[in-house]
Amino acid sequence: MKTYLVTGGAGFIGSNFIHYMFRKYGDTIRIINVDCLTYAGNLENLREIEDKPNYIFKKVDICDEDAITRIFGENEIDRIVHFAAESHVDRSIRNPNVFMKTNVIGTLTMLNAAKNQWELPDGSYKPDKRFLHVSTDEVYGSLPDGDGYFYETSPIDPHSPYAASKASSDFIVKAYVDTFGFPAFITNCSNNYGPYQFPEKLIPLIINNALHGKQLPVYGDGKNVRDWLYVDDHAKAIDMVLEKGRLGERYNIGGHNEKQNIEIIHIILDTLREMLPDGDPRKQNISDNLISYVEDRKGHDRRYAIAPDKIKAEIGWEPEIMFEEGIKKTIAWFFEHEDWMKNVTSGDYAKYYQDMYGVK
Ligand code: NAD
Ligand code: TDX
Repeated sequence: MKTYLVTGGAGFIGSNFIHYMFRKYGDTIRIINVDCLTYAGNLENLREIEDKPNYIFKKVDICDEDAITRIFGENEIDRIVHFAAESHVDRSIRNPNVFMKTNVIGTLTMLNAAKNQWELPDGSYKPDKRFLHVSTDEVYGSLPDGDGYFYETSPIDPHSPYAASKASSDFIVKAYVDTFGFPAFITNCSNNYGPYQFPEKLIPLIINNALHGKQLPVYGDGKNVRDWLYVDDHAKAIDMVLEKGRLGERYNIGGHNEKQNIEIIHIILDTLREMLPDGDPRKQNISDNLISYVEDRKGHDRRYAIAPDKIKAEIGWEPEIMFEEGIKKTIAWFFEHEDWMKNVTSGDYAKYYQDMYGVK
């Protein structure tokens, strides 16, 4: 039975990954979820699997070297999938320090703990051990409108403090591969969307605000482009890279689904109108008049677009869920999980929202 150590498994992508893996492998794997439960970590995301005997949750900060070393001392780990990070660009502009601590020092702590457990006296590694560092397309910087793609060979050119922290951690992983022959992969994925996404990010924020008749804040001219991928397709890619990837390599993950932010907002509004039944009181809230152009994000990257040619050619990964289907699945999930949204939008998030957007 393989043991996976997943960091950040209580967050958006991490929790979807854990569900995906249990759906795929059932009780033939064991998962240890290491998460310190920041504002973005939510154990409700894992309620359906929390009682499984082959699932273990450890409330631990990845920067806490002693606690991480203890977990490695008690468990023989086969796969590490490292999601834990501060992940929101706007927060990194307001408070960069925690991004450097978690994303850079936390990654280093995980690498050292894994290296200590896996390295043999001759400097080689125990067989079939793998560390996958989950990174982002934002490390490549920004592309001009309608021109070019990010390849694995594109220059690393981060702009936001978030992107700089992720680029730094990518370099540290690469240094461990190049210097110590450490068995790692780096994956750089485009923007994800789907169930359990925290409503500070564009898609869940727009869905939630539209349903409540609140303004839909569009940064700048609304024409910045992001390349959207349904979260299960990301989970599938990670699993395939772990099993079929070439050690030490970087793989881009994306589904050629570039859209301007304003297009995304119109698609969400149209889909909400289509999906809400006529008598539903929320339907009368849905209006294009909610769209509100606000001050642009500082240093706002114009366009991201991933070239996923390498992962397709070497590993055979392709996305399965097209955007039209994925956005409906996502909206349907938010309809069915109103309590989840209520819980995460109270407390700390309400304060963040007010500070960030100046309205309740
Ligand atoms: P998220 O913010 O939803 O979740 C992050 C999780 O990490 C939370 O559960 C949080 O509690 C945990 N965490 C934060 N700091 C920690 C620490 N010091 N110790 C232990 N746990 C800690 O993020 P997400 O959107 O799920 O992103 C997961 C990973 O994927 C990140 O590394 C991010 O950079 C990367 N990524 C995200 C996207 C995207 O579109 N969301 C795209 C590409 C890559
Ligand atoms: O209120 C908003 N209005 C708006 O116009 C918000 C929250 C965002 N935006 C814009 C900014 C971006 O151009 O929408 C786009 C998407 O914004 P986010 O959802 O904040 O995502 P982004 O900044 O692109 O970063 C995301 O994708 C890459 C994740 O948060 C990162 O963790 C991931 O690495």
